[in-house]
Amino acid sequence: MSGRFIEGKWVTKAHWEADRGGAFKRQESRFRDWVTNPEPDRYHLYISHACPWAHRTLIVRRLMSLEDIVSSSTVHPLMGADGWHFDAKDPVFPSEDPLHASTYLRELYLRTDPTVSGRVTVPVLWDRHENRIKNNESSEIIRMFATEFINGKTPKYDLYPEAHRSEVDRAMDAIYQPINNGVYRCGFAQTEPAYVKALNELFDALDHWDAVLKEQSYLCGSSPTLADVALYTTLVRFDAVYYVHFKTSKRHIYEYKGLWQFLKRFHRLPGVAETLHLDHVKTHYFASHRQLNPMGFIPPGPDIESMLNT
Ligand SMILES: N[C@@H](CCC(=O)N[C@@H](CS)C(=O)NCC(=O)O)C(=O)O
Repeated sequence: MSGRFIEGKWVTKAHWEADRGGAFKRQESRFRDWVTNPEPDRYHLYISHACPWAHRTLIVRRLMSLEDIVSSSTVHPLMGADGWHFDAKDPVFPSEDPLHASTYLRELYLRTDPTVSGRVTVPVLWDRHENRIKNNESSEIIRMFATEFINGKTPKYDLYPEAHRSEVDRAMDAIYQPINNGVYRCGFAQTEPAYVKALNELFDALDHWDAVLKEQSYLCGSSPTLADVALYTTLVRFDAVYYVHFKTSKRHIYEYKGLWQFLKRFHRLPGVAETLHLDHVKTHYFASHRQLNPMGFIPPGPDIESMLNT
């Protein structure tokens, strides 16, 4: 079961959206304002530790030392018919909305626009002054963080160096459809041809970037950029979740020399490992998408975190 708003009314459906050929269709994010000159104590990031798009924002916030200018909190990993929710009393995954004590993330969408339509997604960048969602598109939030939010500071990692922005943008664009969205296109395909097409495009792209990453440390050369953040959050979920749950089972990432070395290298950048919560990730995917995994069992392996650290 999954839910969405239609003109401010919450409706639920058994399946994700697909086109007529059965291919997964991802919706455009709804709130797209750009923040300039951010003030302290004004912005809050709602994320899910399960979500690769939200994980990007948390990593950029961390690597670019933005914790003092953007606060953050996570939703509960289970997503059912009511969408993302908070549960402060859950002993395993305590989560709360520190600003409004909401029960559901969708309440923030309604506060922003009472006639909103579409799915309720993370990440959400919330503006405390305007009391509304400023932006809910990860690719824009991370670019804003890396340009406006650093505010003249020189971070330890400049993930979006001015001289190389178009190269970073090109790499991000190139991995988006076949890899970042590609795993979802495999998992949520509703016909076999749509699944096979997504699978082949995914593995063609993985082969291509594996070859690149045998020659250089990161997608755009010798230093990490936003494009590597985007690749990491998909690859680090791949063997533990997507391989089984989304049937991306041609090869594991640990079978690829270049991709696996990259994954280890990025994971070991100071601060990155602490942003990874595989318990949230596995609980979310395996126990929320019951159309793919009706019993909700969570397979134990492989232990990606130990493998990345050895
Ligand atoms: N284009 C969005 C996608 C965000 C997204 O789809 N997030 C997922 C979690 S991984 C979500 O919240 N899904 C809830 C839903 O679709 O109902 C972004 O990059 O920020």
